[in-house]
Amino acid sequence: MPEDRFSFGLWTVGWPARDAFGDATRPPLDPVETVHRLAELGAYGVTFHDDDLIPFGADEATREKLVGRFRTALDETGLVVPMATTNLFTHPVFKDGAFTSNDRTVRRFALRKVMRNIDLAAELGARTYVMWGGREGSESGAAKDIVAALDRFREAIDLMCEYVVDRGYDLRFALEPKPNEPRGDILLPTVGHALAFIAELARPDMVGVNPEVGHEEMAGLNIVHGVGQALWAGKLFHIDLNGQNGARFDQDLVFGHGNTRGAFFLVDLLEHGGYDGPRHFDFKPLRTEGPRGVWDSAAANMRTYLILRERVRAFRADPEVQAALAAAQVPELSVPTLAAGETLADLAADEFDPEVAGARECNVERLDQLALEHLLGTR
Ligand code: GLT
Ligand code: MN
Ligand code: MN
Repeated sequence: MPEDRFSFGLWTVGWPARDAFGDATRPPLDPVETVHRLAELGAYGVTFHDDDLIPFGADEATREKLVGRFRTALDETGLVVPMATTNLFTHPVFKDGAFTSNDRTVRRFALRKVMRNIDLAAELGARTYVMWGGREGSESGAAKDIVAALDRFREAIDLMCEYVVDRGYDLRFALEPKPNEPRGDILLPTVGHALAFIAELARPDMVGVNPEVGHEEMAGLNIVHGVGQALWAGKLFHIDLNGQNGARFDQDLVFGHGNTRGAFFLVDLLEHGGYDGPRHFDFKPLRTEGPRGVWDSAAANMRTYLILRERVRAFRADPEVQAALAAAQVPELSVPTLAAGETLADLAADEFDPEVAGARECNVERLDQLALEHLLGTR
């Protein structure tokens, strides 16, 4: 239902399934059809790259026509555009990066391309603008000066923040980390790198992150820890939900169709950790599928999220789980280590037997099994 705030990128269901080894297996999808289908399935939002809507290099008249049709479809269905982004990776001009290309004229072109699409994003009511630097990186340690590249990356984000402020748009940026693919190594490879980068910006308040489940897992990291730290820092501006099986190429599976346990704990965090933004699916329908499989997979993302939401609610409400949480001392972690008014001298005077504490049982196994049983629907 629209109140669940599910959104999809045009490039997800619209992926014609061309990969590094094979041709497209599906015909292109008209964005207008996507808007209608998503609305019928109960989504509330659609997102896009400039080039998903308006082919690269299209003339003004074509641009007007395509944007007009898209806007009509939005009006007809009530679908909103919560987020937009720029394609800075497909055209050969970006083969050595966009904001961090060694070629200064390419960097300037990339900034113009972003400014133009920010105008469209604002016009369509988007509140978040994603920056995924897929081509910002290198294969050769010799061919990229990483410190200079980070200077240019910062310069670009600072300039785009200035642009948004000058224009008076109500828009924030969300940086999307990814460790590799399409570049051998990508700058800002993880949520942690992105958070540290944001602290160096001129307007850090305007910039957060858009973690993608599969991207953290490609790096062998725990997505719940990455998203948790982003939430803790007030920087979870958006999220890309999908599925991934461990450290390998970017699979972009349906949400939950990879690491399902991770998906369960992620939904628990999103539902109980104070995130109120869109639940955005960034997945690719399998290359084996035709139009039926495309819409089956779109529905599957939402259905899986809802199932997991129901399961985590049941998990939290189960009295046995509450007892197991207490037995594992989980609530105690929320108690500050020093009491109000206590001094470091009080702390120094504490009596404590590490042998007794070292011999305690943490009772994690029972709790973890209860979580799994809730996930499996057996409780
Ligand atoms: C591309 C990438 C995604 C990003 C998109 C935003 S484009 O499909 O694989 O993870 O979210 O640019
Ligand atoms: Mn991905
Ligand atoms: Mn993504």
